[in-house]
Amino acid sequence: MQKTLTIIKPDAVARCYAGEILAQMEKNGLVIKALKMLKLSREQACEFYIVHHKRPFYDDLTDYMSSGPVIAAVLEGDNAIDKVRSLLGATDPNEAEAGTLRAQFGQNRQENAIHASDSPESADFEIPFIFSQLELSNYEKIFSN
Ligand code: FUP
Repeated sequence: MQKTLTIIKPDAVARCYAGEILAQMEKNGLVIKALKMLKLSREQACEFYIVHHKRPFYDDLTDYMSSGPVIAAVLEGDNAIDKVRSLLGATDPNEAEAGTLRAQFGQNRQENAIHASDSPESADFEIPFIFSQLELSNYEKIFSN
């Protein structure tokens, strides 16, 4: 079992695709282990995407990611990181394979509907960046008895 972080981005939340995106994740065997809506500050978005800080799109990306509410989820499943990345499809929705989430719900390379951790190291950074220990343990407490 592996956990990954997904963030339904401001464009997909605003266009009311969040429920459909989560439903497709669940239909593909992923289990929601933590879930919340939040609005990142500009500073939080910059820190979250710090690995991209030298990329030309960094300012635009962090402006956009802090422009409106997002819905973050920790998803668990066998090989969850690679599985979710393949459900997402390519970064550019126009290049994403038909049926993938970005092909269905994304608009362009920036407004591409959903983020997902790209490696175990990223997941280890991103999950506790977004969710507190209390939020992560709540699910286990609620459903273990
Ligand atoms: P991905 O891992 O598929 O989300 O894509 P990348 O790691 O290549 O890019 C990180 C983020 O930067 C993605 F959310 C998309 C965004 N991006 C842009 O906004 N413009 C670009 O030209 C490329 C990526």
